[in-house]
Amino acid sequence: MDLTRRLFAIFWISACCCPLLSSGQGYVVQPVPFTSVKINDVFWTPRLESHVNTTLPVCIAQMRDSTSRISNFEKAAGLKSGKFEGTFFDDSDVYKAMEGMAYSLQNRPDPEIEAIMDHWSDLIEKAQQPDGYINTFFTLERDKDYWEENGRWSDIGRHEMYCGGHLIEAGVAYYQATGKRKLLDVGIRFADHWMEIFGPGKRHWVEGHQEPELALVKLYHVTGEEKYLRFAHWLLEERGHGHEFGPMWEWNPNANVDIQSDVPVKDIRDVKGHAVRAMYMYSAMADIVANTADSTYMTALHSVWDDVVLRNMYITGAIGASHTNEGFVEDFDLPNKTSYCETCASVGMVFWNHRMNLLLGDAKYADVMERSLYNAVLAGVSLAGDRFFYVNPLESDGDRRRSRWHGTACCPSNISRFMPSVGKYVYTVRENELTVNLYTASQTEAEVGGTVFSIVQQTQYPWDGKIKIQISPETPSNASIRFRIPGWCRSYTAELNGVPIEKGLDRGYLILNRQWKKGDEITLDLRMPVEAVAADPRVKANIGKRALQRGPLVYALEQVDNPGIDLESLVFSPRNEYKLLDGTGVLSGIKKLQTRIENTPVTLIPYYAWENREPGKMLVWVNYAE
Ligand code: FUB
Ligand code: ZN
Repeated sequence: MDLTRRLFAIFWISACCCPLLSSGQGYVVQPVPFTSVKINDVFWTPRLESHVNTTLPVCIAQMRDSTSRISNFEKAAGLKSGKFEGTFFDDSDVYKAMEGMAYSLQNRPDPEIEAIMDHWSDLIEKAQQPDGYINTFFTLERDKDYWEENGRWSDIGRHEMYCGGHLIEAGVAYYQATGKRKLLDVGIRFADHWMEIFGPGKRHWVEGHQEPELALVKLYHVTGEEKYLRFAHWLLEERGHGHEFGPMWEWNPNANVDIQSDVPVKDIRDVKGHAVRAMYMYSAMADIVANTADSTYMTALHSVWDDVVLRNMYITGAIGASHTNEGFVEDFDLPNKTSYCETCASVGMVFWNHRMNLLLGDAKYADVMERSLYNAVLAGVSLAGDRFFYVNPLESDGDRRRSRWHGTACCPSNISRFMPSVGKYVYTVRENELTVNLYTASQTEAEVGGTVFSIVQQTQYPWDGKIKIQISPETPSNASIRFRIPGWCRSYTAELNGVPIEKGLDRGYLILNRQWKKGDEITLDLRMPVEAVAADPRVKANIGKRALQRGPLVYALEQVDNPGIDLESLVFSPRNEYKLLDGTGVLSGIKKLQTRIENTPVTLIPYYAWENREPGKMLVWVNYAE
């Protein structure tokens, strides 16, 4: 695969401990915040519209009307009576939806959403216990026999800090959106409650589902209080020393592997266990490196990244093949029909690879980020924004359908917070260096080396590899601008103000170091032929098969486009020629591929767009003969 073509960077950037109120969470290289990246393009704009118009309303209705999630808070707040209903980590979905609502408010103010946020913040505040504890499951369930004996903090597998982490992230997001502190303060009180009980010289705690670490780093940056960063670091350091406890550890001593607590995190070399937990933890490890100037975790991060990307990742950028542990099993064991590939794990891949790119400046991380984003994450939500995939197979007999909601709703609520912040993955800035990681028609303002640069991208990407980027500093200004030449791209041309640029890449970037003036224009033409990509031969499921990829998009055969054709018996070859077709109906705006096999027209659609029409078979890996 193209992913291996880049050499590993050998430097990393040490960082200071000063709190920064930015979206970069302490990295020397900062993402340009999504609030400064105004996307207006053929690809993302429809998805962002369906997020605001449909996904958010669906999430709100599910939290408040169709499930008991908000009702649990009302009960815990004493506003009505009744028992807890649902799953023990349901609070986290409310918080994740609220994080998404807060981001959405930053893109597009909406008094109705803000009123809901305020109302829910009131409820959450009322549900908080006097000592700062908040978790509706424990508050409402403690009467039950089992939990009578085993109340709060008696089982690391019960997601108390996981839910709290999502609360803090929502509180930070809403504070940044509106300046309102109520939700943030609830989160701060809960974090302070953790730190009264746990920490050096106090009780041990290995959180059963990593997440609070990420939230605590955000809290450190918003409050400037280093104790939150130190506690995040301590939580990571607790892992791998046998401190786990709870019912799960009575019957399954290997449960440590599932939660990545079988070895101290600095000693991790291979990916193991639950995929979402792993992604959140590696992201948190990168945050610790960036914020503490302590490089202890770097060997682990490099090694586990190789293991994930070279041996355990699907071509869609999805991870976590197994249903059994919602995670990783054997290297190269990547079945297509039974693949788990949870949407949350793909969101986690974007989080982690983005951080690795910030930390190390190598485009190979942005390549993986792009792959997971355009294929695996986007497949998790229907084009209309109203139906969701939790599990994302690469092959289906027609029995896999998107759901309007899931009992365990981590994926829809993750999508709801991810989509409105997608703009933050486009650019990064470091001193007088600007990096363009993603291509999307957009307008952006970013401060580079003390000068405000206005950047306008015009492109039909990912349908077309032609990109025009106009760069206008307020005043003529020296800066180094890095353009990612994607790992999938084998041939490209580049011009500056109409003059061809001498090529030569540094860690996957074309770098232009010069004095920029208003209206300077870079033109990139990233050639996008259809590639028939072979898997590593050790992936048994894909022997004799290829997946078709054009630009960053992986394509799939879907029965609805190919009536009467047995998809599994089709054999593609290097002789196939492809033309792009415009989709119609629900697929309008989407480019399909059409080819002929034995004179029969065969049509493919981008994988992310599958299961948006009538049910039927779907196939990513197709038979292939040279
Ligand atoms: O346990 C919380 C979330 O629910 C996990 O991240 C998902 O895998 C699902 O189990
Ligand atoms: Zn999920």
